[in-house]
Amino acid sequence: MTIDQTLTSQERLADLDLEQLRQLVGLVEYDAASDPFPVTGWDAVVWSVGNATQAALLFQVVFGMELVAYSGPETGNRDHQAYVLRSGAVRFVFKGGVDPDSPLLDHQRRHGDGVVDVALEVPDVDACVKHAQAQGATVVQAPHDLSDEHGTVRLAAIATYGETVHTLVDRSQYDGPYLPGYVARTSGYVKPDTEPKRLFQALDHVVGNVELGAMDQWVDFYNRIMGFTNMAEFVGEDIATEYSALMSKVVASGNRRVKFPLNEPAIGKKKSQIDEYLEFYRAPGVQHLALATNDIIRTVDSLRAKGIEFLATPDSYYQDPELRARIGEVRVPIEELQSRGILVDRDEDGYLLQIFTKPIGDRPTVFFEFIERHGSLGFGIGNFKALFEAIEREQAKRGNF
Ligand code: TYF
Ligand code: FE
Repeated sequence: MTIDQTLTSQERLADLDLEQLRQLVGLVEYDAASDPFPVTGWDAVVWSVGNATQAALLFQVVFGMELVAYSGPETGNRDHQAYVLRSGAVRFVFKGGVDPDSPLLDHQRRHGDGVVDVALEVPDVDACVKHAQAQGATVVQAPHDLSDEHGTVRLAAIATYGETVHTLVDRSQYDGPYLPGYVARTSGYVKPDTEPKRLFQALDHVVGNVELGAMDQWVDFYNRIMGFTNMAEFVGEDIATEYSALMSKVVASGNRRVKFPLNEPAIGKKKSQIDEYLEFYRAPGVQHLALATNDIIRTVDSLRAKGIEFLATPDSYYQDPELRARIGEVRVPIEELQSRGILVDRDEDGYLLQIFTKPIGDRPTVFFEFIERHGSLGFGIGNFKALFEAIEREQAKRGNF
């Protein structure tokens, strides 16, 4: 078994190498030959938003991303505008309806801002779809080619939870800025010299919220249809039900580049944070995206100075002698973490630093996590209590409990 050597096209563009990726998101030894559904890594996260023009500005000016491509009326797309932004290996596409009859606006009306597509780069679209179909997947788009002067992309899409899809993309024969139909586009925004080059370099994991009782079905979907395997932090019954009622299990692609925790609500003393999500998103969907940074302190300082709000962590978290003993030495004095509300977790492989934003749109649905890994391949299970208590304080302010 060897470490998977294949970088996604976006990872290559970002000049990331395997060593950097190992540090950022963790890589494992992997034998692609025996994988029924080989996945190279993340391709893009596609969002439906109420105002893509403004989202594109927000993600440049506040989140430090770079505008790279565009599709809209000027390029012959009369239905919607789409802005493609990147930060390191992360690619976000923001779509907003232009034609009042655009299906995107129906989606927007029902779900609010959210993720419609977690697209994955794969070496062989047809082989993946063939396997998925044989296992009973809903194929939303059969394999097909899209071409322009930059070459040809092969694409297909399969349905996952709620209205979310996974587009499968082979861009090995393509060197355009995103997809045929898009043109390269930059913006006049000049980042101040005081700003870090990037606030995040890679996508670590994307979490799905599914309905009560459905988590194991979706674990089974990723196991059977996409050949994903269950990760160690696959905790099922015992997680956090004392505090906030939910269960969570994690599945990952063979090379562990793509990790999908799946949450379902559980019956508890209060309304589960997952129920609040489902009520406001009106469907299962993406709950949070974890963005990997190599300097969480700088990332948090930059974002906070621009008005991004994070969940508060009480001082008692840092004063807890049990936590102090468990986490031991980390790369900065604990006061540096405490003043920013950054959480720490440690397991047998190392530690991680993490922090969570408040919901980023108008509805209490999708939010971001920033994560700095130092060996740990986990998700911060030691922080679930503190995190869920913080989420519940916000839930209570909104009156949803
Ligand atoms: O991705 C994770 O598992 C962690 C913890 O509703 C988490 O970031 C789990 C459930 C949840 C919020 C965060
Ligand atoms: Fe997470």
